[in-house]
Amino acid sequence: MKIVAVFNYLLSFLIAYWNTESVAEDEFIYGQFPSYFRWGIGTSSYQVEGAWNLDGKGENIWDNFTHSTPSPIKDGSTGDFACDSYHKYEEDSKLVKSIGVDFYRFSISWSRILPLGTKEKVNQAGIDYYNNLINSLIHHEITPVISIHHWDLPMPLQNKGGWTNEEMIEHFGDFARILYANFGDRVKQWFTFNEAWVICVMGYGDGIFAPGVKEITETPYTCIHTILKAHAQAYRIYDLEFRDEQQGQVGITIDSGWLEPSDPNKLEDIEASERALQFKFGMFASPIVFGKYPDIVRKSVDERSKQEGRSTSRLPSFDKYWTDYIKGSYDFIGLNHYSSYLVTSASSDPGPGWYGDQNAVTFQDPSWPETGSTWLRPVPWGFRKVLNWIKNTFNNPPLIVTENGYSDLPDVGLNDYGRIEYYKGYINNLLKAVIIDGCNVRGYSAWSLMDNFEWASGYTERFGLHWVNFTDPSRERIPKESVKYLRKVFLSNGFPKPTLPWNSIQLNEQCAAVALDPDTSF
Ligand code: GBH
Repeated sequence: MKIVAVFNYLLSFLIAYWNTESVAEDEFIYGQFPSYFRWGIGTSSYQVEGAWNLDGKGENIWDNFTHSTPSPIKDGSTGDFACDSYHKYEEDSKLVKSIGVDFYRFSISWSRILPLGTKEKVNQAGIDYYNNLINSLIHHEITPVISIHHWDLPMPLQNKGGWTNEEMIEHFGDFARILYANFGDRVKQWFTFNEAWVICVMGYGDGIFAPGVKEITETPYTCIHTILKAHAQAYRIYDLEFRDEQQGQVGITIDSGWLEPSDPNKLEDIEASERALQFKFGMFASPIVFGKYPDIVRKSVDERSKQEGRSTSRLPSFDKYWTDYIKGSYDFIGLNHYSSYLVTSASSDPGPGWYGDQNAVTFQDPSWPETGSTWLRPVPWGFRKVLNWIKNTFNNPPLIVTENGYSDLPDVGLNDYGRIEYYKGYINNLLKAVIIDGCNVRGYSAWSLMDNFEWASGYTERFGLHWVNFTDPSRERIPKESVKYLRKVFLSNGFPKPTLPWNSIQLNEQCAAVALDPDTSF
């Protein structure tokens, strides 16, 4: 196994060397991913499961947030029933299989396993549910990949301050240990957290996500600091208690768009781009790779804290113990990537806390196509750029793209050609990053298996490869056009060059709109 890995690693450099000519930003290339590359599709517990109060599940912060009045959710909806995946896991496994992927990335509802958040009370019905799901996936030859925490923190833990309370490190470790012990015989890939930036800045800073805390100045940093420690705790528990026997891997998922200098020839904009990337991705990657926050982040928050007349920095520091504990606490890094932004440095103070500290203003080019989400415009070349930035900044760490996806424009229904175009461009740029640039990406998971509860937007934004009828109690799932397209890309491990004779090339009629361009036969 090891020799194969080393060989593949060296091979990737050779391939990179052979492909030295550069490819224009928007150019489509044919080619396939390395044989070790794996494809997946994802969901998260609160977004799909429903069954919010069934079979002994406890209340979590998203239950609480969506039930509050006035509703903080755009359409006033909740995840109480969502896609009813709690009852439809068999069907979900079959849907996953139909997309032609190798793995399914899903998350565990902490309150379903530990209704009070702590290890004192384990809910067997919760363990049973995930055992059933895992076994069903394995039955369909799909590898289960677990995100331990995708935002749905148990309410009793939030009542103790949630991620602002260092006690959470212990509780998260206990939760992870219970998962490894129950599912680790069959689950070999674990991600501790999904997008801690969103939890800490949107949940404890802006307050537009649960738990709805609006304390932008200091609290997001306290939250980030605790989560990094909790991540390391879960990683070290795996190392000490499970790795020998289970032989799995543990990582963390970090989200980042690409931040393009607004004027690529202006030093100020180039510096603002670097700062913004460090404040987003580097904030988490730098501690786990190098054992400290990025220098630029340290300097900026320390200086601004001083200017504010504080005696200590708003950004806490890791002591020697925690530095050693956190440094190296990853077997791979997960990247969630959706879109790109232009960035300039702020002319005046862009705001308090994290926003002002990064001293950057981000916006999108209105000429980039629109989607169903205001923050998401397709910029396929940005994907290649962020992958290269990660490669160059963090010594080319093993990377899994844990999320990448597109939300439909209104009334698109099943004819989601915009999504097909999106995936074609993004996966093709991923291919360039891997086979031309030598980025160490091992797998890719699209978001999402089906339309689901899209957080503060409720059911108004659809990211699914399957369309879900949310007014039908049976929550029927219907494949959109993009399923056929992605299945073809996944099963052919990329975009192999079509070979003669012409009639052996099966152009998918439904994809005709996209296939008009000869390059889009994939
Ligand atoms: C992912 O986050 C999540 O992991 C996943 O659960 C979610 O379904 C998916 O994105 C699609 O959104 O409304 O203008 O305030 C991606 C990062 C951070 C992007 C929050 C949207 C809200 C912007 N997301 N952001 S806005």
